[in-house]
Amino acid sequence: MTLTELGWNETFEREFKPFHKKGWIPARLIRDNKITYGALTDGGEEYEVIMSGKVYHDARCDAELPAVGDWVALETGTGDLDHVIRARLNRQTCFSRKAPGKSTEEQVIAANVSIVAVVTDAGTDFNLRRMERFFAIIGRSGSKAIVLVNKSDLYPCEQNREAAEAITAIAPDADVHITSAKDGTQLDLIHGYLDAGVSITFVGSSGVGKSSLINQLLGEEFQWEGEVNEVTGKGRQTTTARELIVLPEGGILIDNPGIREVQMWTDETTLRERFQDIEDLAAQCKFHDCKHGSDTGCAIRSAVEDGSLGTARMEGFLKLEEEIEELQKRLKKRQVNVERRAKRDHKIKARNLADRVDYDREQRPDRWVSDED
Ligand SMILES: Nc1nc2c(ncn2[C@@H]2O[C@H](COP(=O)(O)OP(=O)(O)OP(=O)(O)O)[C@@H](O)[C@H]2O)c(=O)[nH]1
Ligand SMILES: [Mg+2]
Ligand SMILES: [Zn+2]
Repeated sequence: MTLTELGWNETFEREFKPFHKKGWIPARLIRDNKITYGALTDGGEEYEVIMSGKVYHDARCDAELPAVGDWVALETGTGDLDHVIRARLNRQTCFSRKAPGKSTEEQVIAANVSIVAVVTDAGTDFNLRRMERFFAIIGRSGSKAIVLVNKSDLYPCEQNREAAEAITAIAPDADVHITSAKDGTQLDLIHGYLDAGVSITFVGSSGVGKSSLINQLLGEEFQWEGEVNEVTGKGRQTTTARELIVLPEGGILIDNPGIREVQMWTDETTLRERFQDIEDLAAQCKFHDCKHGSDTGCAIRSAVEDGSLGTARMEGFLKLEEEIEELQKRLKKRQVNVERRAKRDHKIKARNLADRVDYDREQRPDRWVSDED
């Protein structure tokens, strides 16, 4: 396995020059084990690595810490010495979740990926508003969005097609494909995106089939068991850690745990950015308080009429304020929960402390007697 097959390019090479001189080697992070990382180097050798104190301290927030997909400068240790990440190269794309508020809440899902594949289905998982949020954050990442309407074997053709069309209507730039990890429908098409060194990360709700798709793409010979947990009852394997997998015939796939709360991944600015073109149109409406309904001289409606703006996108735009309000409500609720939890933790701590004081008092009555004097 060459560095190019791992996603290395000239820009990284240029940035790496000073590190070559120090005897460090390029490595790509493929797994985040909380304290250590898995890393792949030229030739496909895998190392378990730790980050240096400098890399840790230089990071101003969590988002600047090394993440899966990052390229790093690695000092390999011999004997008992650890393999150490000495530097992280600049990210060429960065797909991250960002909750409003403290910058520490930004978390990198995958670094240096060309494509983010959002996996959903035409049934219970289907949700256009959630898709909208995904497109908003992918738009900011520098990666291309594709959507896989998976589990097509479970739903009538018509339903799959309608789901795909509805998604295309809100994201004309995204490629939308109807797939089935079960019978392999359209998986060749995904191979089409995968040149050597191209990385795709898979995101979407738990259970939509991200890991199954990756296993299908890997082919029968190379079944891969990511880090999984047995879900009680259904016996389903749910992914618990991000992991980067290099395909034998070229291309890189990154699996992710299912996403519970994509609404928390974004903020008002990101949501608005997605509709900037429509906001610009709105500025051209005849009346500044235009409701974009039946008002005369509405620039948005005339754009829909002349076909330059899709109906579904306009509807998304009209729901935007509602969406933002909902986002803010949720954030407030979470804030309250966080505060409540902090208070509760504080109480527990206080109680534990009190218990210990009582204990101390029983054990060492003399000290307490003298304290009370
Ligand atoms: N019928 C059908 N079942 C599928 C398909 N893809 C996945 N499944 C099944 O759906 C279940 C969940 O699939 P996974 O691949 O584990 O889903 P995941 O998105 O990786 O889930 P998390 O790791 O929890 O995020 C498994 O029982 C799969 O066998 C499909 O295309 N058709
Ligand atoms: Mg999985
Ligand atoms: Zn208008």
